[in-house]
Amino acid sequence: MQRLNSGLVANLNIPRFTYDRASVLPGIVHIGIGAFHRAHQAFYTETVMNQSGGNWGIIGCSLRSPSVQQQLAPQDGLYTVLERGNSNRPQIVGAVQKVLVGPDDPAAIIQAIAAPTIKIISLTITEKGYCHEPARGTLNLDHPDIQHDIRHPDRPKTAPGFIVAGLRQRWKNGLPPVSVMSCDNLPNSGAVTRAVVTSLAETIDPELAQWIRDNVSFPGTMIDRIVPATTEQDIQWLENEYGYRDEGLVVAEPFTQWVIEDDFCSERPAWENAGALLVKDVAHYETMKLRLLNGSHSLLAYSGYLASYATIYQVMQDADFVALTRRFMTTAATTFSAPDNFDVAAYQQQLIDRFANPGLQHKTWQIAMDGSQKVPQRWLNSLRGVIAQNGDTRIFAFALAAWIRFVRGVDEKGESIIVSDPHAANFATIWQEHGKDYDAVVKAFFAQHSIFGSDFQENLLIQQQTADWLRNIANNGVKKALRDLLGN
Ligand code: CS2
Repeated sequence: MQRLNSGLVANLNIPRFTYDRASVLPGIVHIGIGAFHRAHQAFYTETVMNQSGGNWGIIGCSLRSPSVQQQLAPQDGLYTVLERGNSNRPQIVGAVQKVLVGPDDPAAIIQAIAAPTIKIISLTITEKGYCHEPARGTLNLDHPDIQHDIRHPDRPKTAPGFIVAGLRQRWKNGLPPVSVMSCDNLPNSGAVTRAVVTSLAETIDPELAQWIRDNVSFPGTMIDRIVPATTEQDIQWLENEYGYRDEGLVVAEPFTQWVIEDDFCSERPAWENAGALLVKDVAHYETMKLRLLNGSHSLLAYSGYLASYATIYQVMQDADFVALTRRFMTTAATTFSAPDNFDVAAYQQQLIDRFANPGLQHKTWQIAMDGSQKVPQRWLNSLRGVIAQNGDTRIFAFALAAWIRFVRGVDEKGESIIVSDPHAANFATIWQEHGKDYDAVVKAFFAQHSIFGSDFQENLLIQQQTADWLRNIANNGVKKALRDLLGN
């Protein structure tokens, strides 16, 4: 089967780039070139170049594995975005020019950031890539990789380390600053990125830190598109339908949204022409999306996985879980103010419909990863709001119990669960030490300050409720516990 590449693309009867790829200069260095970036920001950038050209080629960087480079290099950077909903719509994207791999050649990434044509560094490095304390939003200076980057600033491992090294090079060379744009599911994404980058720069060179503070901007964004990990089955499907093999294929839902804080110290693509919303303040959008979409996602991931559902689509075929999602969103929606003129009720219904998209194989296990990095902004901030209003906290206690039960690492049939989380070892120790004493388990979880802050340790009511749900789930199974929660 023929592999996608520049030669083959002309023979394919599929929508593709309309600009002259060979003459485009790189304008963006993107760190974390996974499926999400390729289906989202790269796709918007592609649309802008299809509309009006521009030097917005993307240099992708992977800080851990070479797999995306191995997928895209033989394909000249080309890949397909396959939209799956009521119909299937493929499009071949040309925006990515090459992929660099951090551990193989850190200097190449630093040089790429320091290239004169680069205007933007963008990031999709997942929550843990910021090496911060999720409960506080500040750099974790004890993080082993940050320690490494402080000792070896010229061959960093972390995203903050590469950004500082690249900016340092630009500063030394007298080049203009670039905008550093976070596209991860973080609250105050711009401010958190600014905080981790400037804190790290401070430890390396205070004058550089000052230059960054004075010159570099850190626009925050709210990004949204459901992009499950691509499977071999997806690749086979494309091969059968369209007659070519694309190892870099990404599958995404039709829905897409991007709200960007208009705070660029450099030129940027006219993303608004591709449907992005440029706003003065992105916070309301970020909060709403994190608490409703991502909050529901994590709830469905833990409780759905325990109920033996492999995908979010499957979970949404169970009426009890749909009722759970609706109730969760209704409660969470009382804790924030929506963006101006925004119909939050319609947004909630749209989320239910999006989760139920039968074309997406979005694994509950995939969303369940890295709970320690996600729970604070997805649940705990809403829970604080509900507590402040003397509202009904039980649904959050149920969610926390499902998460704590999940990270025990054994499912309801006794099969082991692979727990992928930077805190997985802590969680395992807590379970080993406290076994069936669910009150003690919950107490030990709530004492993890980098996740829970310090307020939940003192909240005996929430601890009690969470321990009760944990007991209920352990004794009766998650489905029965859910029916108790719903009053069925
Ligand atoms: C998901 C997100 O994996 C997860 O934790 O909640 O990746 C989600 O699919 C996106 O934020 C949707 O925009």
